[in-house]
Amino acid sequence: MSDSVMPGASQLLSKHVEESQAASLRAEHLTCEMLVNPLGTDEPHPGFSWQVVGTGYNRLQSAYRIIVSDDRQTVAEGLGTHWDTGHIQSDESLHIVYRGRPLSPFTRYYWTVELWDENGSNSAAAQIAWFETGLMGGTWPATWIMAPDVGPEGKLPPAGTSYDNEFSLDPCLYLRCSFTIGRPVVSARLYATALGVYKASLNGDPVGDHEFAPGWTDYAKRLSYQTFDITSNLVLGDNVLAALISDGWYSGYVGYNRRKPAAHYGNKPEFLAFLRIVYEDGEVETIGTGPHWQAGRGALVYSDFLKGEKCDATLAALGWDRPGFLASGWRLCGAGRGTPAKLEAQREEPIRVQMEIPAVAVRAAPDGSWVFDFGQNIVGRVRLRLAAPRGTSVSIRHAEALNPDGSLYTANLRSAPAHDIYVASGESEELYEPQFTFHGFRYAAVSGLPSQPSLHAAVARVLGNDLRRTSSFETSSELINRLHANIAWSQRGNFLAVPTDCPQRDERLGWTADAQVFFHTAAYLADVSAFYRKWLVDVQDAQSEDGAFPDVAPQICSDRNGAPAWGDAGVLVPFWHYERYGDVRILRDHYPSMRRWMNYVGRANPEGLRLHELNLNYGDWLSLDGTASKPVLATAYYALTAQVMAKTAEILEHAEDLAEYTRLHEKIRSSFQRAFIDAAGRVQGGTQTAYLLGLYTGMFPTELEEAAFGHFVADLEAHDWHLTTGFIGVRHLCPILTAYGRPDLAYHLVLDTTYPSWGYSIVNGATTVWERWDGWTQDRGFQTPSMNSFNHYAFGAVGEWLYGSMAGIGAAGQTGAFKHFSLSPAPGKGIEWCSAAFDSPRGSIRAAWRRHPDGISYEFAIPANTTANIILFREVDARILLNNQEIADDQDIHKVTLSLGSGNYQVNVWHKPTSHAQACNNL
Ligand code: RAM
Repeated sequence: MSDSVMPGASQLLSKHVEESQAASLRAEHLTCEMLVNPLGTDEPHPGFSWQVVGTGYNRLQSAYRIIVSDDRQTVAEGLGTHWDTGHIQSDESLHIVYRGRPLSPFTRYYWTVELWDENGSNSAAAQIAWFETGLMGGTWPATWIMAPDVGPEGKLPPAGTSYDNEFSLDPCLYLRCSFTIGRPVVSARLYATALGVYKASLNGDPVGDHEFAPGWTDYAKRLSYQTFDITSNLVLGDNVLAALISDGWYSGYVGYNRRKPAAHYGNKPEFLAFLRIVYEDGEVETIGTGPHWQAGRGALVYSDFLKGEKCDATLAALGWDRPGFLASGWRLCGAGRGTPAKLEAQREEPIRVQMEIPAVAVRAAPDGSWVFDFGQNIVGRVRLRLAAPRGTSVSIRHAEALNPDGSLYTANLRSAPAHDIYVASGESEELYEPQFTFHGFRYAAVSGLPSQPSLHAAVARVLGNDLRRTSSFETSSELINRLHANIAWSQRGNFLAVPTDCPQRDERLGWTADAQVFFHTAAYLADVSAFYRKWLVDVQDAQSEDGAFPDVAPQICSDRNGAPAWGDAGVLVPFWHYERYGDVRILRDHYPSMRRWMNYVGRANPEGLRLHELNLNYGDWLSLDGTASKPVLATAYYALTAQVMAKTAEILEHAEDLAEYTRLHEKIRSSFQRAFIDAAGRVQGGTQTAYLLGLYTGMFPTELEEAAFGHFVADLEAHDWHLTTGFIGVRHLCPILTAYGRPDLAYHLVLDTTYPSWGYSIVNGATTVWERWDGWTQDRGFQTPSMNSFNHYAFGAVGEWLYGSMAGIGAAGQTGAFKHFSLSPAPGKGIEWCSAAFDSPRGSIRAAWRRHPDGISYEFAIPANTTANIILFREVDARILLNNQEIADDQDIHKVTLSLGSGNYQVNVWHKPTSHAQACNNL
């Protein structure tokens, strides 16, 4: 095989440059701290980013100028009173860190950026973006509040029912405070947080649309707060600020070791908030939580992630959140215990309702309940429309699958009842949707209704962090399209506060291996930069004294730390995040903890093999071929982390560390070869994952790589061309097959519908990715209910290959957050066409291909200010046409690389110059 960069391409390009009467560049998608117009940041040096957009070819940003001011008009006039970078000769467009005048708290700053293109021409003005600072570490003019002290006098009236013994839940608490506005207001903000979860309202209207605020962090160390703009909700005269709080992650049930009183963080929810009002005369007033707030009960009896929610509309305290409510029976709040944790402005997109899904069927179940089928396994809850006599108790249970008799299959929920109860008020029409719980389900069984519900009586409301979708992907194969959709659905629902393993059973934890194997797939499907950056802080917060990164973050299972491939996430994900999103601050922030992990592993394993301090050593979790490769897996990860440390040290210019980690990597590699690889290139254990990890991490001597790959392929063959990989190996299956010249086998695996394969789950009805290859099989039915989630994204790590290799965006490499990247589609048997788009941090990349009788046509879009290598394979006598012009040819070349700048390209690779090809050329 020969390999060359086509000389003709660059000539063609200069022609394009001449031809392109390119319009000026534009800066679009302006972000600050990876978010669009963040309301409330505590970052004293926020990073600014934009995408460079411009028509034509080879467009480049040659310079930029950022201006920042606390006045919009000033920025519109081109003045930066707080920061003006001046004309900076640079093609950088990501994370330019603010170096202007110190930022003040509670201030909105406006900014924009001006660009210069490759010819030095100036861009049109970009939109004006903004960010607003929060408290910036200042003191809260408020005190924590909670339910009044428990005692004969202080006790609030019970909210109705007693709670079952298994779950002891705190009744949801209603909090209110009246105040008067006497003169015109120019701006008002609410700053709020809770130990628990909260929803705030002003004069009865919801404040914001966040769900489960303040989200989940290690509450002992840090707590997010939210900022809401409530200027338009305030009225002259009487106002009521109100909040509803519940247990959430703080004092509710989560995880498998869920029992109270050992609530993971605390026993009772608390609330902290203040309003900051700026009057027209410039005066500022704050109204904070404190002992003058009133506490009461209402319709929401309890709400819990695992148990579900109970809402008794007959107990509703009507008008409790508005002025004029007679709060009889309400008490003054108790003083909260508060927290020594650091209060920080939320740094990631909030959780929101993402969409609504109508039911596709409703059927009677054997127990008389009505089972709604939403046609899609989701994470969220049901919104039910009903009419029933006052006091009627309606119950909603949830399940991912059905038993053969049509009843809900709930065994796999383990101890999570996932059971919502609504007691009707008796109005002619009522709408009920739980507030502080979520479930993983496709089916919902509703019982207690007086009559058969219509199909439209229930909709499913999908919940998740509100991440920007960054891709589209479609092929001629319905199976592949469904696989892609299943992966996207599993990400959507499980990216809820933290990347969780699953949404339905008593678990819902931020397992670190799951989150690292899926990182690259996740980063194609959505902009996960802020989301993962936040979770990496959770990982860091959970690092143990001796340096072990956790198996779950936030860490609520103290026995779970430091397993190979789990703990290693603390080193790998910061580095991958940097590669993908280009923010070097991530590396700086995590480097000390990354070093501590390396020391932790190194201390116990001085010989360079990772054989000790393996902790719960899960191996290639849920693989189908036993656990023979555990030492291989652990050591390959050790090598990988050493290599990542060397690269990080180089980027951060720590010369000594670079030398140290380069030596360590070499030592691990040679120890690995001595201990695990024989002269014929066989690896100890011989599992698919052992070969895949060995190849991925470069552990084989170069001369044995082909042999090792051959043994791996032989293992696939021995399993009748089936995979056996678990969570750790699965990510590398298709990429390694493709990189070593057998994309045909990768296609075989993704198109296979026999057990075990992704396709097997799909032909058996999967609408999300299953936790286990054999979650359900024709022979055995459901796997053991003790661990059988139908919504677990880990095996969805194949998504990286769909984008990277099938479509071809980035698999052969990318640097600088897609400043330079490969476009190397690998068309394969069984697929006629594939079309993908990926909105990278630097702009939208597109890759598409389609088969024709005489060859394959490709379409590519390379964003402005980036370059790409298009890498194609062809028969040696095939002709290559770039934008309809034949490029200079060399008959011996099999692998062709076209190095191109920005623009839209069509490349045709025609095997024979037949009339069809000719016709297409002329199009
Ligand atoms: C399971 C989780 C998770 C996995 C661990 C080891 O309980 O679901 O996916 O990482 O175990």
